[in-house]
Amino acid sequence: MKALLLIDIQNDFLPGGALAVPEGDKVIPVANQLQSRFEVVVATQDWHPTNHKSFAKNHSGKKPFEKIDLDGLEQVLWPTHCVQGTPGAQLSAAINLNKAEAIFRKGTNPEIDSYSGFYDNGHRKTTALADYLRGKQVSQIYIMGLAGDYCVYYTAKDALELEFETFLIEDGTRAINPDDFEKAKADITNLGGQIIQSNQL
Ligand code: VGL
Ligand code: ZN
Repeated sequence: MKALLLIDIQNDFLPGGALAVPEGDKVIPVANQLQSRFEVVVATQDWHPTNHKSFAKNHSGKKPFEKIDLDGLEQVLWPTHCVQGTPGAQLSAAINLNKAEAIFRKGTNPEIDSYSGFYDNGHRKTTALADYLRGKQVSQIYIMGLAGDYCVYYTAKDALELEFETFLIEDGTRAINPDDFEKAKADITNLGGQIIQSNQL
């Protein structure tokens, strides 16, 4: 079985949002067109409490995009985004989620960030997404959404480590930093993943 994973297509990552990804809205028509081809569709949702330690405002004297050490992990400090229950945290009203049976939330523990849909950044806790997909006999995972250099990248890396056949849909993805996305794609290819375009599906 094939699953489509729609990563963090949330208002705060779209133009006008708190952590807007350039051209983030371009992924929406791709998400809408592809869903009918998949047996399983799952979305992820970045879902932070207001005291989350990935927010620059929770570290005195720090500014967004500075890096710190957080419990032994490098952490980029972000503008406040995807706060639980706020409009910015909502999945875009423009994506059709009729086929999405489940939404996996992540980043809920204030002490650690969580880019991947599968685990937090320290691989300390799982979201149970892998168990969910295996329970549905999924062996191939197609990943797209926001942002290509963070949550899409780390989700794809974990999918490969978990031994799913992994495809990153490039035209369904936009990045915060295009250079980092180039590195991310090379890394995914080296790890055995495939970079594809939506028209190859
Ligand atoms: C993301 C930075 C912080 C993402 C989430 O969805 O790529 N990036 N939180
Ligand atoms: Zn976040």
